[in-house]
Amino acid sequence: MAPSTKLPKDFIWGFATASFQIEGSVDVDGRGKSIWDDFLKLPGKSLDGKNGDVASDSYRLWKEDIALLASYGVRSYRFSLAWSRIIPLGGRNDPVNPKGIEFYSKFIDELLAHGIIPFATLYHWDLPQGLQDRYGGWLNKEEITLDYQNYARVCFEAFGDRVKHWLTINEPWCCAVLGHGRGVFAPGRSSDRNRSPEGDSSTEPWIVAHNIILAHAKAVTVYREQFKPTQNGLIGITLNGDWAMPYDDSPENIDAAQHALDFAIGWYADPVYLGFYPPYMREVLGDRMPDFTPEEWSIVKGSSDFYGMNTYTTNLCRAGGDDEFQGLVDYTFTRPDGSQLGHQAQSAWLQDYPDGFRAVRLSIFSLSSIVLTCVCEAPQLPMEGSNHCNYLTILATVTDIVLRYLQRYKLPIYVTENGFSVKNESDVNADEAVKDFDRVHYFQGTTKALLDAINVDGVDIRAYFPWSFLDNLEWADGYTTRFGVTYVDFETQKRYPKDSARFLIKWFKEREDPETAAKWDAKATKT
Ligand code: GBH
Repeated sequence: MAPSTKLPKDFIWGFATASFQIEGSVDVDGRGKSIWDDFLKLPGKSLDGKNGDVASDSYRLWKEDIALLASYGVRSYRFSLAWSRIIPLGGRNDPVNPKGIEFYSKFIDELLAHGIIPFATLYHWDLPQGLQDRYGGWLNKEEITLDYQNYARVCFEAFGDRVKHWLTINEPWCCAVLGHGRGVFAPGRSSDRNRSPEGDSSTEPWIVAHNIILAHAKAVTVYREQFKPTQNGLIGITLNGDWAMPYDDSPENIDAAQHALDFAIGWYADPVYLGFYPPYMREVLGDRMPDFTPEEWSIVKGSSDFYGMNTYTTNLCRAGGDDEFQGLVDYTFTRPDGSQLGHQAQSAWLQDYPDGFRAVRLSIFSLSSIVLTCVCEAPQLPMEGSNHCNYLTILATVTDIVLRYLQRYKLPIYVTENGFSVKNESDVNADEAVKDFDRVHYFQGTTKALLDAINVDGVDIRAYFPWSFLDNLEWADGYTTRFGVTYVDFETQKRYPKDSARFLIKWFKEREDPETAAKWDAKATKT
């Protein structure tokens, strides 16, 4: 029987954004500062010298933006809440700002009135500056885990009657490595004294990641104990999910790809889904790798109802790099024969390689213990060392076994971001930019990979959120890099749907399950 060409029942799709990247209005309605406000105003931090004071002006234009989303026919919208609008100083003893609550409350009601399912991210990198100043933000385990837990509780209380899909933390890797290792993201800490007056890149990223994982787990615990019984929603974390491929088939480069995945994904996914840190990380980092107490492990393990995955690209991996943040692995897009893996985006780290999108699902099931389990039950499989095995090789050779375990460990996957920045898109006018052929090409590839992953490979993917609904502030790249399916003229704040928006709208319309479509259409009370 030919595989289905339709999406499964109840499949959710929509676009994604984050508060600091789109909202602007940074000193309106009692909002407190976030660590990104002043960071981008420091010399050399933002590529074009611009900041988030206005961004896509979405705090002001929120109603129009929701109307535009509705006109696209999306079933959902992934947005993030700005902690410093809700608790301006951030802490558990600091006052809650009624205007912040009111804004997001109206916002959620408006989404629901259009039949759009809210997917709310609690933390997309905009830590209240108050907490950074008071105790060093994510570096302070005792304080930050309780303050984050309290903030989450405030949000569940205020919005959980209507929000049934929660994402705790977006891409903790970026906070740890870019914020506290390389120093290119707020709060900009690094050992490199040309970059930052303070910081220790050899210890802080591992501590920050550890504290973020624990904070996430504490928020999930509160949700499950105090809110889930009545509110009945789902909650989980969302991780960087770029795929790693060996540069060639030499054993050291096959290992290198696995090491890259351990440091990029396993660092968070192993603790959250399996209850331990990747053995290879301990091997490399020794005493610098923190550990949880048994009580902490008991809340960390199993602390996500689904697998939230942001995935953009694929890196070719070669052994022998000195970059600890990549597991001592070198990344490249150039194949051994000199050809490029895919088409280059504006972002240096991004090339178009849809096969990687389909492959990346395996990373979730190739976490060390699962493979060890496979190995235990299939002792004839190749294995290296006693506590670490080369699971890429195993995956390639025993896909059927992996698929069996995949059933057993199955967690639904929500693809919470996937997107492409077209080269030089900021140098042309709206008329030109809306013809975003390279982005259309990218989404042609990833949507096909999505459908194949679901219908050919049998992977349980339940949602897909292209990044991003709007052109917006691309963090340290300022406005030089655009990811939107909607062009934003940052002078006039006018919005122009790009060809990629039209492509995706049509693609999903043609592939939605008809009953699901009818059910959701009926939910909208506004057109
Ligand atoms: C996402 O991160 C973010 O969630 C989103 O806010 C952002 O706008 C979007 O992607 C597009 O960038 O050269 O070492 O600094 C995507 C994953 C991982 C991509 C870190 C950039 C920086 C590599 N990001 N990476 S480095």
